[in-house]
Amino acid sequence: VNHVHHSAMSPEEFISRIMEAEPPEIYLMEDLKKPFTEASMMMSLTNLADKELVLMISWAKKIPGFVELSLTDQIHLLKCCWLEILMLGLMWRSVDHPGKLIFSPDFKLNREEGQCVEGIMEIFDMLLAATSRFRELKLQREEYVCLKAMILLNSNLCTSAPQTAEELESRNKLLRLLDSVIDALVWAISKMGLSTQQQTLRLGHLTMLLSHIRHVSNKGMDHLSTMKRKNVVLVYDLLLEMLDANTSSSGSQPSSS
Ligand code: AOE
Repeated sequence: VNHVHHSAMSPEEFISRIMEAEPPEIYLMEDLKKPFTEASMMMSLTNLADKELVLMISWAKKIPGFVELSLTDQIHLLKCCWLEILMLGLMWRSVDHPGKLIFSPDFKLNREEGQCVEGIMEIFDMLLAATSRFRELKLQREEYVCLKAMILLNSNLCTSAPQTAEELESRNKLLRLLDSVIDALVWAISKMGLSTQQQTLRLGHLTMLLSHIRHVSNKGMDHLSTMKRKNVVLVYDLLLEMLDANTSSSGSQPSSS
């Protein structure tokens, strides 16, 4: 009953489904009081991320097959990759604006503005460098949505060891889903009119960029926890509540990690 859904889907249909799942543009809708202070910039970034994370949960649920995974896997995947997903989205929005990070249409920063937050310029530079790489490659929207789904589905592949029959089934579904996303990316690349050799190289270059994104995300996490220790970032009760409401509604409790 379970395996019929996405395995029957063509790469074309899969891509159109994940294109439709794309979250809308988010506006920060704040009076950005320039010049920024460390606190005000971190506050704006956190407010934006809060809104994006709520939409990210709806986005994930619209990826064909995602909600058929065990709830534990769904939660674990999102927990592992949320910052990578935010970062790839940021790179996509910024790809046509060299030297700028387009956090939202009403919240754009250049690297110099990172000066007011300790340690943030280093992260900005890594984000800008990866964005330049996507610009060089002329990343297509179809490729972008595939890469984002790949990040989500690949994020805990090497950290979960299935124990129960249910966990094993969910993992098998996850592997088939990853196959579908890879097929979709290969199909998207094949639409570009490149030689077979160039298509293979492009697939390699695009997927290798994912390891950079994981690296920047890990650096960003370190930076965020340093900020938290300094009490610059508050833990947002509302976000936690919403995540909690979303994850406990289907009954079974996730294992804490
Ligand atoms: C990148 C892209 C983007 O769209 C927004 C932001 C805002 C903040 C930025 C980050 C980014 C890039 C890296 C930065 C970071 C601030 C410092 C760091 C510049 O160097 C991120 C703000 C993050 C706020 C944290 C919110 C709490 C998240 C909890 C998530 C969680 O625990 N779960 C379970 C995730 C659930 C996923 C749906």
